[in-house]
Amino acid sequence: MDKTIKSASTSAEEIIEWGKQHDIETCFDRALKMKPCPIGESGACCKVCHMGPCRFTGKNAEEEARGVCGATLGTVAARNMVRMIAAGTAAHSDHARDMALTLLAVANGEAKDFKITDVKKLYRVAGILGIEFEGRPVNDVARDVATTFVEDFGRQKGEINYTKRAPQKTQERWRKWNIVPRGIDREVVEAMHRTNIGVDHEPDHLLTHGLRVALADGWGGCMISTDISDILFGTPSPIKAEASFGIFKEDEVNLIVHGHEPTLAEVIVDTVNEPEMIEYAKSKGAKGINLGGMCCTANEILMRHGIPTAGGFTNQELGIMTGLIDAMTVDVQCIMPAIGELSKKFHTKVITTSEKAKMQGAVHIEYDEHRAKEVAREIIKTACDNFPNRKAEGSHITLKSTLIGGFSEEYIAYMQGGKWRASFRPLNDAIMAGRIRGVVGLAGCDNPRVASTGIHKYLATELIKNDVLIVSTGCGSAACATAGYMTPEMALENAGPGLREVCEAIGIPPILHLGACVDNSRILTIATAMAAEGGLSDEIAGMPAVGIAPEWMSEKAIAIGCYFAASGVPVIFGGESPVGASKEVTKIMTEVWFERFMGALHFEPDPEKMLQMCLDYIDKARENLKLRKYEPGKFGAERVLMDMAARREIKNTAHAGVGGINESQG
Ligand code: SF4
Ligand code: MSK
Repeated sequence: MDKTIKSASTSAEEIIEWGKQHDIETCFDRALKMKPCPIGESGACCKVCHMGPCRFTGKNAEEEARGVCGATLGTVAARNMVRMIAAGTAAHSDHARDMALTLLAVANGEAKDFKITDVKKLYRVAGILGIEFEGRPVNDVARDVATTFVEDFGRQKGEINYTKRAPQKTQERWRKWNIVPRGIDREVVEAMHRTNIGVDHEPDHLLTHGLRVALADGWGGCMISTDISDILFGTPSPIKAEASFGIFKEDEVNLIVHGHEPTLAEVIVDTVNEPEMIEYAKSKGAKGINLGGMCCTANEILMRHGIPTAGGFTNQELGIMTGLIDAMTVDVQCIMPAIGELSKKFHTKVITTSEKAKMQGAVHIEYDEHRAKEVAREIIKTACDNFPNRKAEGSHITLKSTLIGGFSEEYIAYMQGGKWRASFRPLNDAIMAGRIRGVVGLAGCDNPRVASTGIHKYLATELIKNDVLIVSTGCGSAACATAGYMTPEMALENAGPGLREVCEAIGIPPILHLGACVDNSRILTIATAMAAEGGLSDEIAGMPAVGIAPEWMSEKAIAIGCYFAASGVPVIFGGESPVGASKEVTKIMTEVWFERFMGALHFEPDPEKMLQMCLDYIDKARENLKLRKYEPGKFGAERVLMDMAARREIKNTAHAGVGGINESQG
């Protein structure tokens, strides 16, 4: 991996170079200037009370050093880890709470600009929650679903609802180790309590609660958020879109939505093509309005409408530096405060929209679900008003790639058998026969501390070459999409022979775009469906599956990694371990968690070692399941996969939004 470059994307490098010539600093420059503190970096610093901060340094810190209160390095590192999990869980889950409250408002007729788009998904969710739906008005069912989800946040005792979606054996492991979350908020609050000075000091005990918090994230906040987004805006099915900086248009108003919550972005999608808005843009000298996305908001509207994405986390400053963005809305999470200041050097208006988040250098137009279209129109007009202020300067880039996104659990089941025979049988069979060696969730952020997006690309190419099917979310998806890796052609050119055959038969890319960070929950339900299908493991643990977040930076990624580990998936993160100073904590997260849950959380900075570790886990799982030994190009017998034409022949496949690849509307 070339460490001399700042980004593995040539377009990004071009903009960074342009910035250097114009004396404009970005996260890539700041990452070089701001060296990580070596003590904090490895989890060896405690600042939970004002007798400290206590720093655990030196060769024998693990055995000998004590904080002023007497805390050991193990206690401190475990506390640091648990606080990261709690923060990540809080972020996803607060997003989910807003989604639940929006669903409730829609059901009560208080949010007129939204509707229940996917009634079938609403009924599916109601069925899982044990809510009667047949013969009842849709809004009544939606109200009960929303209320049940809201209760999951404040529940004090018992279990959150969605843990019962997991395979029985997975649930049994959780109950045995007492990590089933009671209420989402309760687990986060308890984590903050336990990690306060003078409470929980035993590293294993602390980290066990960390897993309970993480499960509240994966099987709580994330899953609730995914399902409500599907109910309100539609369950994704494959759709064509475009990615990278070339999506900006020279002659149109460029409005970019950045952040995480899909609600306002969806209303902007609905509103942006209203004749009144187009006329308004034209009155300002533009030919039209070009809507694009960034980070996870981009993933949300790309999957459902084919709206193009400008890329992931490290592209946000670079996007502004093209000089082509007239307005960028930002809500919550992964928004660099640097863009407020940076936008002043260009004409771009950064618009904060969440009541929770403001930023210097931005204007604030607050989103309110009760008057969503009104807010959306104000934002669109603000972007149009700014179009005449566009200056010639900026690093204009024309390069863009095509991608296919929008693979939900529901669509993946459908694509393997049509509406009436939807199943995971062909995928399980392909894994059993060795055609597909295993499945990897390639997710998480892109990071300016490495050649940004480069480790994603390296692992994506190597894994598919090794017949590993990739499911991807968040900025991992953006990294692969902007590189042009998310097309069926990628399989023809780069996949191993077995994976290539499967992709050709079904007509899918070897990297399936599953959505935003919260949509990692789709990987949990896919793994659950694979366990239920039979022939592999009868629980999530033991599957030939691994999670990788090679360039992670956010606490949300840590929460995600831990909920996969607790669910039985070995997880490999890139970079140095944030708790690497403590051998005790490292051992718990790898060996002890593996013994209990068959999941683990590793940190490995070397991409080649990450790849090897991943393939070893997959091969070991195959061996334990007594599956055919993986050999490239040699497969066992399996059922014939249905191709697209065969599926179309099945009667009644005119399933709303699920019938093949849709053309982009973006
Ligand atoms: Fe130091 Fe203990 Fe206070 Fe942490 S809690 S800062 S280890 S005295
Ligand atoms: S946006 S958490 S940088 S994936 Fe969901 Fe991307 Fe990581 Fe944020």
